Amino acid sequence: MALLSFERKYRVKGGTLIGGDLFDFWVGPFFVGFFGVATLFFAALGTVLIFYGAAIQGTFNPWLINIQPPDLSYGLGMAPLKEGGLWQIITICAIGAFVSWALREVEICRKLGMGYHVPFAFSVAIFAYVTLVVIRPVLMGAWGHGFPYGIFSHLDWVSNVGYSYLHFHYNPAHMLAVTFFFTTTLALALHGGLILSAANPEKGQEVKTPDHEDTFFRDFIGYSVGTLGIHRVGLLLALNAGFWSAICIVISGPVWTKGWPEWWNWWLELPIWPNAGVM
Ligand code: UQ2
Repeated sequence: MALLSFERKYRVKGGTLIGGDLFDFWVGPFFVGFFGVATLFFAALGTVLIFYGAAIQGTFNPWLINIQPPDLSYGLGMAPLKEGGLWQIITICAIGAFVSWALREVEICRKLGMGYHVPFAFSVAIFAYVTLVVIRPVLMGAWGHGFPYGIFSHLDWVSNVGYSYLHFHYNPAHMLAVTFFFTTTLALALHGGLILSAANPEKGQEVKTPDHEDTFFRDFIGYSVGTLGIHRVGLLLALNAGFWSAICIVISGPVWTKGWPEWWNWWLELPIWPNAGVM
């Protein structure tokens, strides 16, 4: 079906989660919906507040803008605007915009009769962000444990928080997250390479089919996961990267307060080593 006739067939009312027909229309190519309006509202308000914070800070240099969370002494209360209150409202706006964006994806999926894989995947990214700025701060008793909104300042935060657990790469959930990130790049490199190789035969030859793709991997490693399977593997790998990232930071503090290298003492303390009795 040509794109234009496809859109005429599927650009129909219905499938919204809230508001009925109220915002059930398109602006140019974009579906609006209640959650399109909500996204726009939260994103605009949050952006204005970041500019306001920058004005107070006295710089519009994008590298140096830094919206800090409240001091730890404010605990889980609201702080004055200029002492972290801005960060708190900007965080609400960010979560409002991200969640509205995910729900707008859901509405589009419902209109088209598709699965919810895309909003589900985006929700894992939202979960990782919310873990950093809500779940972990709440578990540790202060909004001041959230990360600051600034290009360099958030890098400093990551480094400082990492070093406060001595060596973050010994965090077992961090190890899993890193491994999933790398495996995701491996999978996408294999997949992208395979598709482009099949789509770019020698001059004058026909484009190759999935049979060639399967056969390449069967010749190569004795196994092909298949054209649908590679996308399942890819989604699984990518979602796990985000998920274990959230886990590795939420256990740092709320669950484990010492250095991460020390966590591995359970291994040294297993009663299986020679001379275990005299250790
Ligand atoms: C494959 C296949 C594809 C692919 C790729 C494979 C025809 C076009 C990349 C090969 C992938 C395998 C064997 C799994 C890799 C697993 C991990 C954890 C990296 O068989 O089917 O479709 O793109």
